[in-house]
Amino acid sequence: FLRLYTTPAPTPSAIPVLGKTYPTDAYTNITPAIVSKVSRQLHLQDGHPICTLRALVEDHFADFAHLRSVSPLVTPYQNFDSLSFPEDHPGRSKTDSYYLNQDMMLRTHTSAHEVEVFSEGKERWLLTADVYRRDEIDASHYPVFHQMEGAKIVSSDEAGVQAMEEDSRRLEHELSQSNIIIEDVPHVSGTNPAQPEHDPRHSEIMAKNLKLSLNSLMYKLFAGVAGATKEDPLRVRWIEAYFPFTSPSFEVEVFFRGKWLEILGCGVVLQSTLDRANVANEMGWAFGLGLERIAMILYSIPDIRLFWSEDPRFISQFKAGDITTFKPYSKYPESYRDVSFWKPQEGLHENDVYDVVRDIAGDLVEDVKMIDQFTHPKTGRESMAFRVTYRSMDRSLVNDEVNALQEQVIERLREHLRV
Ligand code: FA5
Ligand code: MG
Repeated sequence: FLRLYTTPAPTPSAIPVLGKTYPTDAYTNITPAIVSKVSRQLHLQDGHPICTLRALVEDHFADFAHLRSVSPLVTPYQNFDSLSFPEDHPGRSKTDSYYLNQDMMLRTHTSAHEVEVFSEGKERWLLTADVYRRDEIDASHYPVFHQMEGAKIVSSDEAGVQAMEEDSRRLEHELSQSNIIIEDVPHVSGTNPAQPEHDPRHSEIMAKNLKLSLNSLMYKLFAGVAGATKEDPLRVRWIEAYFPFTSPSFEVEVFFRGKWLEILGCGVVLQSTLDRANVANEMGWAFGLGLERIAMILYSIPDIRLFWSEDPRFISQFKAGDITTFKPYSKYPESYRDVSFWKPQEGLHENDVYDVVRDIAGDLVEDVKMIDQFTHPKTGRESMAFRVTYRSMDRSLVNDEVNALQEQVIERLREHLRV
């Protein structure tokens, strides 16, 4: 009894992922719920919205190489160091990323493959893949989602730069015919500078071509969808951003049903990335699209969990290549349970609580929110309270079942997190 409540459950000494076995260590935090997602490959399932969207973007960038089957297991070097992330970047921590052990992790973004793809000599490429992040749980956040990396580089001499400019003229002409309103920011500015290695004029030309390429993609994807009709133009907003591996950097938001939605990050590729890939004499741009965010808009899919549903009422609604409006099947009732506890002495990260719930309840959990925090004024002890909302996409849950899930959550909070 004492042991149960005072020691964390032992981690197995090795875990199998994608047919290989990995030794565990103090870094290991991948859960069975996550391992079960690694083989799903939604972007390759014919008819799945993520697959159709991938194909649409590939059509748009027809003369790019299209990569689709790159393993999600990467080293921290690939995911962070190869992209010049600082040593103390929070993304590296166990609370934000899934580690098999200290030498192997699940990629948190498709940028993890930039150096390897550039070093294969590819100058124009798209790479679609599943990515993994320890994050909050709600209708638009899921610990697994899909990104599409796109990149284009040219030789950094006059010939390469002129080729970019020529392509930009073509895109400008195409966009001048479209019903789109673009809120722009400068290509390069004091707060979003060109890299010291770059001729600022060249950097401007790269950033401009990046913006035109993406504006053209947004128009292709969203024109005709509600909020982007003849009378009601598509609105795209460019925002200055920061990424450790691009400068200047931007994010793009699209206005849809009364809200601005962030759908991608991008920028001029850091020269050190290209140096590592042995293409030091080239320069260019890269972007990372969030495919679920875009698909939720295009198909009117209200909850990100639905992409993982194996219910025929979901998948049978879609046909490969077509964008159609999703008709929600009846929404079953929710049922919530609260749990509060004193924080253990060694501390506790919210993401650990989310993973416990996700691992036990799987897709039966709709939402987990921290609803209260309290510090005892005299003893300084801290408590936290969470509300777990359970709901099935496919059927009504009964109270006994929800109680049993919540019991297990509490049990696991005690055993694993020592609350
Ligand atoms: C990145 O991941 C950068 N690698 C993007 C990039 C690539 C920048 C190349 C520069 C050059 P960010 O963390 O913002 O950036 O994620 C990119 C997109 O993924 C977001 O705009 C969003 O659409 C989507 N996204 C991020 N987190 C989630 C999540 N938890 N669930 C669903 N989609 C998400
Ligand atoms: Mg972002």
